[in-house]
Amino acid sequence: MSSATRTVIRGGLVVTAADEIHADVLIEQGRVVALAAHGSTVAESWTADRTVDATDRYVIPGGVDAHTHMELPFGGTFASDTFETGTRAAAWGGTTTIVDFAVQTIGTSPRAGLDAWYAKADGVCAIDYAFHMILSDVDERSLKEMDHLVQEGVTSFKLFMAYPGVFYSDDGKILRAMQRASADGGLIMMHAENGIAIDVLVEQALAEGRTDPRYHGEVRRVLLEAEATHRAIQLARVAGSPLYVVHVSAEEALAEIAAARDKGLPVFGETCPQYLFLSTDNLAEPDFEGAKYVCSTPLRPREHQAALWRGLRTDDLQVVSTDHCPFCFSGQKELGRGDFSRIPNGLPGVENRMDLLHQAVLDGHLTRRRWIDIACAAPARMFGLYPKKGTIAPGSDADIVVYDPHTEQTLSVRTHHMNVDYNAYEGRRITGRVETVLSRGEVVLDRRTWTGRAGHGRYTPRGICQYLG
Ligand code: DUC
Ligand code: ZN
Ligand code: ZN
Repeated sequence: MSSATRTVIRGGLVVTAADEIHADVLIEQGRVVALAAHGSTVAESWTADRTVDATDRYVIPGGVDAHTHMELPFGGTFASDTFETGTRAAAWGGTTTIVDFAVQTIGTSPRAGLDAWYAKADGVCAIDYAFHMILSDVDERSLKEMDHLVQEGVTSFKLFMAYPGVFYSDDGKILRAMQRASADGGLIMMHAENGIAIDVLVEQALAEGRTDPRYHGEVRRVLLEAEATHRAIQLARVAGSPLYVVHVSAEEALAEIAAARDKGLPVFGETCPQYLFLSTDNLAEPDFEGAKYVCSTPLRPREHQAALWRGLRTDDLQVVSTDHCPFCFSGQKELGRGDFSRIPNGLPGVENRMDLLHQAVLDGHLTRRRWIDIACAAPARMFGLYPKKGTIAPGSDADIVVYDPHTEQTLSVRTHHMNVDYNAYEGRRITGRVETVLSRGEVVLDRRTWTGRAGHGRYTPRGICQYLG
């Protein structure tokens, strides 16, 4: 169906970060044109080529997953979802925009990395996509290129305090990149873990024969996440730059962010479903099954979850993204049998985020509007995509999910669409399910029949962070 078609979504409860209203939604040329109260004369007067019945359903903005790694080269292998398979799975799960990470490798320019990522994604995505840039080699050339990248719509840069020799930047490089970002309007995203200290603990653990996946969690100590988070915040203060801390997993790291925000500093935080729903119990699963849950920052003891939920409610954390970085158990995670440090780091989840967070609404962790805020509106605002993405309002892209809040489902590798041989949430019961998905007005999932296509998704340049000034 073409996006020139006039579509009306009728009878649903439209939920955005700001409102909940029983309204019909009129869509033309891929955009939302108007909302009108269901049953009103205005809504009744709308004619359409296509009517989507949303009775007893929520009508919500498509999810914005601001942290994915399709095809990421890592640990001698590649994340198993391509842009084609990963964006299709995202749409099945109600996400209609991803912001993926282009990678600068050591010795090459950010430009070269970004061009390689444009090429990987070009013509194959099912939904719209944008890029952040991972800076692995902060030198004069990289700093200059940051200016051009911001102009081009790549307005955020991830730096790593972990992974020495691969992605790692020392404090001097971090400070320089922060200074440049503050001058450019760019946003620094920080992987905050003290990788130098972690590498010492890894070496000691392996030398003592502690090689199982659970030791991945033990050596990547909470204190080393908290220390790095603290240091990143102080460096950002010195540079006068804003800071977004990715994949916050530890209560102590969150406390650093909360303290900075209490001082009025422009410090933001993201967590991910794996830290909210999984724990070190999963990492300790026998027969090397724990490898399925190896990611960094690592899963933490269950007690940390309450602090993360609280942080999402109090707005000390603004965003839930997935850090989707899938590696098959067979042949990929298995690279680390006998040496946890060789297990490729990453978990699948791009298809499961919206459902898991809806379950969190039912479990009393979040309100419905906060669900839409942390999963749609806030990531769109944080990364300069709002209100094109992240809401349902006149002028917004018609990226819309008709969500059935009543149907029960069981998350499983048998039914998911991600290109990975396990599901991190296997067997988990969820009430609620994505029913129909529109991307720029095109129905890509029609009552759970796939109608999308590779190549429908468009590259979407971004503006600067909309949480600043
Ligand atoms: N963490 C992961 O778990 N995978 C990829 C990179 C990262 O920082
Ligand atoms: Zn990271
Ligand atoms: Zn990541």
